[in-house]
Amino acid sequence: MAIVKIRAIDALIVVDMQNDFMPGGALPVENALTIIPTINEYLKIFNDSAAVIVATRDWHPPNHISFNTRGGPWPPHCIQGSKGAEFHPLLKLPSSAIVVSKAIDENREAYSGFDSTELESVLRRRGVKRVFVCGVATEYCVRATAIDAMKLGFQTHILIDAIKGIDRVRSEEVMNELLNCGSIALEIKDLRR
Ligand code: VGL
Ligand code: ZN
Repeated sequence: MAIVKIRAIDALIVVDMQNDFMPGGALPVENALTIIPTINEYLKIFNDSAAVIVATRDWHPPNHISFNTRGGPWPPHCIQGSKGAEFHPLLKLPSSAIVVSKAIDENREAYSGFDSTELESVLRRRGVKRVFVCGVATEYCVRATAIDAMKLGFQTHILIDAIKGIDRVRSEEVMNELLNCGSIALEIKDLRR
């Protein structure tokens, strides 16, 4: 059992908790609503510790290359400025949260929150050494964000009670992959309040 104390040089990265990824949205992740209360608990702990809080959002132009209207794998989702692209209303993001928009180039897919964004420089500027990743979808944007965080040298933790995937079996494989790459799995009970 791990015991972790969150400090000011830690960062919580909440990945893509947007309406379109929730039930009823354009690209729903089954049961994604169930992780919102837990994410809110993490938000409170990190906020109380003056840690860095980042919320990434998928922020596509209307003709994004990943949309099936352009031969991509996904239905149109998270279109810039749309209701579907907004964070879910039950997510309690503090005013200090830094919003990072990704996959904004219409001709390029980007699953990672670090891909062509300011995320790395934001974390470096704040002296962040450890990141804690939660959100959706485990096999896509959570995975890519965690892998990039590890490549960039951040000690990377996956908050396993606050992630959801599209496919359960594939999500399980990805968790094994992330652990094999050196990330650490944690849940809320592992954090010292
Ligand atoms: C995502 C599919 C398409 C994600 C984004 O946030 O995991 N998945 N765009
Ligand atoms: Zn997308």
